[in-house]
Amino acid sequence: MIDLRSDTVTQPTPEMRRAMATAELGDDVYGEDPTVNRLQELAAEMLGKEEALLVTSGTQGNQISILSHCAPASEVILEEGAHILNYEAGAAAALAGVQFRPLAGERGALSPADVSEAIREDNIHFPPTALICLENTHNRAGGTVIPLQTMATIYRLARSRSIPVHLDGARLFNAAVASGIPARQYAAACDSVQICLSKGLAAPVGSVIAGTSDLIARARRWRKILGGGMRQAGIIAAPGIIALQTMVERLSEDHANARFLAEGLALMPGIELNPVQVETNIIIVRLTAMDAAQFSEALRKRAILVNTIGRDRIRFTTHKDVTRSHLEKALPQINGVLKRGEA
Ligand code: TLP
Repeated sequence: MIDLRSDTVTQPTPEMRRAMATAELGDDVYGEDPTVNRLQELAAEMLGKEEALLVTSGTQGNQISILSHCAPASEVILEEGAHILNYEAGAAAALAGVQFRPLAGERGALSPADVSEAIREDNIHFPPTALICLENTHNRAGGTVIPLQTMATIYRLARSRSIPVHLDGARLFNAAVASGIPARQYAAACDSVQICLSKGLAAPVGSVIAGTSDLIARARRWRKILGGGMRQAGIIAAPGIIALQTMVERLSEDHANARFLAEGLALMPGIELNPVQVETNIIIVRLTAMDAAQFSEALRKRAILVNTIGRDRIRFTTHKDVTRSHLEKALPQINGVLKRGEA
């Protein structure tokens, strides 16, 4: 199988498995797991924040952040394609009791002017604006890097109106590697950031939230409320440390592979894609002559897995477990499916 569905499918490295087996452990609800503490210190340092907190998943990290920033019946401004809005199963409505104010972005980037316009005035009829969420890289926009300048402008604006900013940085290190701008500079343009260890960085489980000590104290309490207080969690943190220390720079290989795949796909009949817009490890194409579900089923029969993200849209994701030679094999197969238009 050549699995291009997501970078979440990556397997831990042998070094990660060894680290799991030998990790020094303690009870993390008492704050006594030395491996968890090391991971949190490392993440806080890399992200330039006071403190960090290990959580079970990206979804939990985003939801805990929303809970830590927002009161019920308040409003969260975000881009209409945001993961928090589209792929977190309605969690923010059920848990934090907030409502969303989605804005159309430009390839995932919110316009600061639109954000400014969307911030609510103080009026008894209006839900108060409690949070602005950004996402970098932006998944549904095709792994786009949101420019630091855009983030910084929104952050300045948010501060002037006393509204916190949360960054869904599930793939923040992809943005950092692609742009050459350190992750901590992006993280400086938000109050809380969530990064995933379990995507391109290939750890088996986990995400980290980083922010001020005060924010992390609130987040720790919400994590407990949600049942995310884990005990000997060093088993999970140990591969997370290896992910942060050794797996960041190699993301550039995934980006080069994505560009290679995109250039091949762009030449095929029935595919609409501008390969120059592929900045990181995610490629989203529009099919012009075939139904997306049919296309992905035909590829599955040829041992290639992709994600269907709409009637005519397909997502391909590169990661450490797909090599250039896998892609060289996959391209003619994909071309064959498109040419025959068969299921
Ligand atoms: N995204 C997954 C699916 O949920 C769509 C994927 O395969 O890309 N933020 C962003 C931007 C994400 O892409 C994801 C995962 C998350 C948050 C949630 O992370 P997990 O899956 O750990 O809850």
